Amino acid sequence: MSPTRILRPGTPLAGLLLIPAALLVLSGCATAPTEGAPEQQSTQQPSDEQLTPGENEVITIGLRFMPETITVPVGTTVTWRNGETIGHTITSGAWGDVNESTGLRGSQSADGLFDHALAPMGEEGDSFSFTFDEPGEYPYFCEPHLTMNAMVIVEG
Ligand SMILES: [Cu+2]
Repeated sequence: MSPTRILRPGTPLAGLLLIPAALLVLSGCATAPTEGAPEQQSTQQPSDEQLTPGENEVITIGLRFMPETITVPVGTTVTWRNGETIGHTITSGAWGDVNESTGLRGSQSADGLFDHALAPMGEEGDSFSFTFDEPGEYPYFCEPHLTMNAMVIVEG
């Protein structure tokens, strides 16, 4: 066994010790802060009523839109409501190439008709409404979650 070599102070390698600390700070910001707060679970669990979409309403839950296809008469205002404590987006545009086993879409193309950052349930901005004045099929998706692909069908 040879003795561990000790770095002399002032060597360039000493600066490397700062890098792991900086990475820890960055990754700490990026991870969800929900861990370690189990006492809040009882108040944050959505009720059955919160998870049941009303008329002309879509709920985001379990990284899905519910319902994934909604059909409404022209002129209807559709409302999206967040049913969970993570953010989503309501982004209009075509999506496709969905993998049958994973449910992940392989393509998306935002068209700019609407694009709303849906705040987590219970926070300001946790719902969003859009009125469909023209008949047609309006695909939309959640930008960060590739399982969230849905459609509004507007009948004339
Ligand atoms: Cu999402």
